[in-house]
Amino acid sequence: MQHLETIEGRLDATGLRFAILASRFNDFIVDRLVGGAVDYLVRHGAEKTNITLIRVPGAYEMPLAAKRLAEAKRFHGIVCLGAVIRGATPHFDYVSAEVSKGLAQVMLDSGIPVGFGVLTTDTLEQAVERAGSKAGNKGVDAAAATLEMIRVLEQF
Ligand code: INI
Repeated sequence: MQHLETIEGRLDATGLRFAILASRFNDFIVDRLVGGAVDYLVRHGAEKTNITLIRVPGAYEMPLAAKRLAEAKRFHGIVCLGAVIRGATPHFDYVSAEVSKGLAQVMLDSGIPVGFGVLTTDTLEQAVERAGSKAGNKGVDAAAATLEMIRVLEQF
């Protein structure tokens, strides 16, 4: 294969400022995602003093908070962490659609990387599996994606 000029992100969080936006709803799951995200960022060089945790009531509230955080221009990236778990009514569908659409819109409008670490699962067990047990920790994945995007975009 020919050699191609390749732009990719170094996974080095030194000097970067992060907002971790987390919902209180299902906090026993979300707290595991937060722990994973903070651990990842610190192990990749972020100072704890450069990580700010913001709590909102539920996933539905996250897009507005993310928009205001992006507008504040205080952070290089926003890691969004939540857990939407299907119940007996269609509520799940409305909340999960709005949070995913809203956070994507904030990222595109602001140009600031937004990590999507909001679980959308059919069962509580599936959420537990993705919050630091057999299917990994989606908080770690969202932090990693946010860091990689910051470092990729700064080279354009
Ligand atoms: N919010 C969540 O973050 N996860 C859920 O699973 C959830 N369910 O299932 O209801 C949920 N609902 C609350 C919603 O995000 C808002 O906080 C609420 O509707 C008030 O605006």
